[in-house]
Amino acid sequence: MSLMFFGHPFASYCQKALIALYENGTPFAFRILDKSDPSTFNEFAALWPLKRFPLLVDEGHVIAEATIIIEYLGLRHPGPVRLIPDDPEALEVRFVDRFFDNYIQTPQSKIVTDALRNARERDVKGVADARAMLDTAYGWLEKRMANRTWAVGDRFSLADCSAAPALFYADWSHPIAESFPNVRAYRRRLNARASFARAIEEARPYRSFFPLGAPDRD
Ligand SMILES: N[C@@H](CCC(=O)N[C@@H](CS)C(=O)NCC(=O)O)C(=O)O
Repeated sequence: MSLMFFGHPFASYCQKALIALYENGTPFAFRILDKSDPSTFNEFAALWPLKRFPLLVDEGHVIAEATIIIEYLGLRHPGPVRLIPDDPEALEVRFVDRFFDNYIQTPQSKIVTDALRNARERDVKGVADARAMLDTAYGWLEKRMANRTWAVGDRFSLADCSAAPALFYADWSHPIAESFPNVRAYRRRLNARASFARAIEEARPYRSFFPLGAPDRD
């Protein structure tokens, strides 16, 4: 098997890349990063000193960053599901991918990482700003999703790979209010997509890891 994937099933950026692998049934070896297995972690850290996952290794080529992994898979291991369309829609797909990473994933992870700090190191203002950012982002997305099934065009894309774990965890950290019905419906569609439903199931055993306390629902 040529592809090796370092990551963890509960990690949102890993789920983003896993969706792409699952969409096309791409075979890979999942190297789970677990504190109980330091040798795998050390191997990973030697390949990518920034120690952020996921990381893909393909016959010696090291590919970091979930978006770039998905781009790479489309170029080097394409399957029937093309997650990045041809121009001009490709630019919009990449833009909406950036929206989910920068304005949903980033503030959501700020809330989560702050909860892991001890009380004296908490960043109250930073968390309040993150929550405000999420409300603004939900508002923008609410309008965008008024007449759409998927984030861009009429096909599932890189933008939806990004959206699925971002909205999954954001709703746990900062619930998507009922005043955003289109966002809530989009999140339900994403959760039901077979590739992401699989990622949700694989992550289920790790829910106790969620520092704010995982709700008793998906
Ligand atoms: N920009 C990176 C972010 C990756 C990232 O932050 N991954 C998290 C897991 S979801 C991580 O590595 N966390 C470990 C840490 O922060 O030490 C990407 O898009 O892949």
